[in-house]
Amino acid sequence: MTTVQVINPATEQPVATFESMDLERTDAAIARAAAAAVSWRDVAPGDRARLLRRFAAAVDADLEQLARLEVANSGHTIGNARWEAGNVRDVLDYCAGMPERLLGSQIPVAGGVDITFCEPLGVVGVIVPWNFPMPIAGWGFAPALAAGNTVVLKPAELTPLTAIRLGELVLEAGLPHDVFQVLPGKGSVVGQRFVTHPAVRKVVFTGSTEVGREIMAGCARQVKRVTLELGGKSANIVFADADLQAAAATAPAGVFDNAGQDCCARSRILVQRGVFDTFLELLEPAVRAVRVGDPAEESTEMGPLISAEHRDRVAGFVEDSTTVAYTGTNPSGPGFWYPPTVVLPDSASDRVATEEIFGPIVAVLPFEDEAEAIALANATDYGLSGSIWTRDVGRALRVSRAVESGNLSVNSHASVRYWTPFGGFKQSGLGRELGPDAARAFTETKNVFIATE
Ligand code: TAP
Repeated sequence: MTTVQVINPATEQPVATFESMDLERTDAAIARAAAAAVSWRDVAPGDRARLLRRFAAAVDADLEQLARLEVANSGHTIGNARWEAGNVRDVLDYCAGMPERLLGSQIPVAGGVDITFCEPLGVVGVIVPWNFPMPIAGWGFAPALAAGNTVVLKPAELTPLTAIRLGELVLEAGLPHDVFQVLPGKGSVVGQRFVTHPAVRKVVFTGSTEVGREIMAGCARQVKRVTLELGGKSANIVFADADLQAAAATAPAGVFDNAGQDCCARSRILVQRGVFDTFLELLEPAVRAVRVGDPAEESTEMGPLISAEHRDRVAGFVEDSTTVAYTGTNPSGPGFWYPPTVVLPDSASDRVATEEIFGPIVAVLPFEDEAEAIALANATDYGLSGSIWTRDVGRALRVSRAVESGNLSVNSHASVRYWTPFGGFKQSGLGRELGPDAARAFTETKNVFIATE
């Protein structure tokens, strides 16, 4: 094991150290998880539910500490971090209603009875990125545990602290040892082992499309089940008949929340040509008003980027030839800051309009009519989310059906609710998380025929 230092991205100061797992310890943890799976699957559904509710209560009691830890480790604003810890609690509470509701079917057959069962898979490996360490962990582990699986979870190397704390809270809540283990370490060591270890029966991966493709290819060797939540380049489509004031006022939050480090960021704003200039004028004060600064301050709306390396990558998207319409502000001094930035690409094929930047840069592009808006929105390999601003209900529904994305919002940018399904079309992912069927993604359907003659 090696000791790794965690850095506060707002101050560049060390926050904590942690022990990074090597292969031997990873294998030992997976073996313990496999052993624990034998008894966890037999815990009565009502008892499993009760234990998950106790886990939710432990998270709730620790909410402020978890949130403060995320502010220090990830630079998330304190308001966001509280929401994120609350989301883990809510997902656990919601999934606690699932063990007793994993219903099978009884199917009419001749000569007997045919019934189906939802069987747990065994050990589930959850691999989490650095941009939303708490919610993304919860979306994987809560339904997996509810369905009777044990979980090994690998947080991102940059942001392991809240996951490590959740690994303590699960024991305080009284769940049996080894049912949920947190294994901090490198993706190439711990994450890869989830892919190659035969006892891990499913991998839930959230991260870049590039790594997701490798994970899927690796899992194919064992025909291992996989859920992928990958990148995005989502469109915010503003039609001329929309409430332009509301569309402009909310567009910054739709892309700059979490400093744009959000797979659902509406990083392309497509505006109907007749209102393009008006929209840009309305957007400017909203962008300049974004409060960027110390994420621990209650009033801060945007914090720093996660690392110096990532800040440099983001900055690389604004080249000398790029037309910058306007920018917001950011603090000087230590911290990995980048201001909210609005760019006007020369064409829809410019890098800023096609690649996932994962930072606070938004590209604004014009379109002529509904058909062109849909074509532009779909001119990407991604398909995660998007927004449609219009007062015409028929158009809202037509465009929602035509855009190749998993999560669309009309006159809103909200894409995530723990009780509705979430996931991507095309290269934004495979499978769905959250929603009423969340636990089913962690089961196999077994069909049993019982002869009565
Ligand atoms: P990645 O570099 O892909 O890393 C994600 C996780 O995978 C990290 O824990 C990483 O470990 C691990 N990993 C890296 N290489 C691996 C390998 N070869 N085998 C197994 N695991 C490996 O992504 P990122 O930069 O952290 O996250 C940003 C990306 O995630 C963006 O593209 C974003 O859109 C996407 N994202 C998608 C969603 C949804 S729900 N669709 C949500 C959030 C983020 P290390 O920490 O050691 O690198």
